[in-house]
Amino acid sequence: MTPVDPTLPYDDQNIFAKILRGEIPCTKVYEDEWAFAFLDINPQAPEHILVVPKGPYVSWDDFSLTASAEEIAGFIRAVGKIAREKGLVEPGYRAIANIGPNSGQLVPHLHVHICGGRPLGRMIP
Ligand code: IU
Repeated sequence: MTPVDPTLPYDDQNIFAKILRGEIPCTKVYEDEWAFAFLDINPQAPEHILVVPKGPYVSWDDFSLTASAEEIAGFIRAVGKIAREKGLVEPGYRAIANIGPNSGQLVPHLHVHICGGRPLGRMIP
């Protein structure tokens, strides 16, 4: 897959859009009005969950700048709820979103990775 150009318009044929519409199977772990979450197929930690907003956003860039306050709040709250429900808050977890080519973002639908279940090391020294 080629890295995502976050300036391109949203492509509703991307794989996470298909997962959201139920056209491609996934292991779902959470769903509410604003967010949908499923297990990453190539987990990098014992717990590796992807959380996607229900709306059509390429990355954190367009989401943070164009989504409504309600969508943003609902989505961020869902990430927190999932982490709590999975028991990750203590001893801790990481929530990250890759944005654009320098980050290695591959799928052009915003997703927050929740990783936990082992010490993850410091990312920012
Ligand atoms: P990235 O932030 O866009 O680089 O992350 C994409 C993630 O999506 C990566 O961790 C993949 O393992 C994961 N993934 C998936 O869970 N299911 C898929 O069908 C595809 C990618 I394609």
